[in-house]
Amino acid sequence: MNDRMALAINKQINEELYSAYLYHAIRAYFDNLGFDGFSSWMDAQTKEEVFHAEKFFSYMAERGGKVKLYAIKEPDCEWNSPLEAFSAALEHEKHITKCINDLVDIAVEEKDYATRNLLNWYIDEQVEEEDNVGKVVNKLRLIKEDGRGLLMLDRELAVRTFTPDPSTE
Ligand code: OFO
Repeated sequence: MNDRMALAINKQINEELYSAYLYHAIRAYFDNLGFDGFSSWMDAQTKEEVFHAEKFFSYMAERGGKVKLYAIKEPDCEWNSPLEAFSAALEHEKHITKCINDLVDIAVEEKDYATRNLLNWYIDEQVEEEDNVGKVVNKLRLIKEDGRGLLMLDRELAVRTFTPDPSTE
């Protein structure tokens, strides 16, 4: 792997770990509000982000790339409502989609076809990520501040767990 591609993947490992950090912060926000289901959903999301980082991490080892871990920036930790917190998550996922697309551009420019191939998994994953968060945002928009609706959605989101698909490791 050439230096440009390795640098770009190292930056993406940092983005993925920041994603985990952000979702951990949102989880803490929901813990403080007493929404166990929203909290558990964010916990699953945090684990998924660590998996995204580790998938790049293992790939670097396979390709002889040198991993460099950069400092993770501090995420926000206050939101004014569940809708605001999930909207922040959606905006973040859109940012990650752009990061993955930029990585694809670099892989193509550098003729790094193995990395280009790996990135297909992340492209598909981002479709799912934006869809998952977007659906919750839409429901929260409908619910607005209705307490009963929030409690029902909290219960619905409690069932989510994260189990990595062994075929993708
Ligand atoms: Fe949420 O997809 Fe990775 O960062």
